Amino acid sequence: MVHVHDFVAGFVTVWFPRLEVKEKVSVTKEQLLKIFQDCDKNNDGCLDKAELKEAFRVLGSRGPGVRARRAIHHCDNNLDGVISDQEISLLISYAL
Ligand SMILES: [Ca+2]
Ligand SMILES: [Ca+2]
Repeated sequence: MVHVHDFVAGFVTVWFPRLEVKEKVSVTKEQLLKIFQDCDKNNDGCLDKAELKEAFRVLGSRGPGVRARRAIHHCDNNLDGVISDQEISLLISYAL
């Protein structure tokens, strides 16, 4: 039997994010990973700022340049200016 409280909590967690969909990216981690990999145009395994900007543009961001800069600021742990394979999981959490 489903407790009323559990039902309400489920309702809030399931439905509230959907109301925010206009401002949020509504893709899965797998889709995001594929988009980021597709945007690695020079296939060096890293996403530089231009490639990230393209990725955010693909994702429908209204300010892809700003988002790319912020994403690098948040996710570039070794400060080499690009998002590497190791940092891409951070990038995905950031972008979601
Ligand atoms: Ca690249
Ligand atoms: Ca880096």
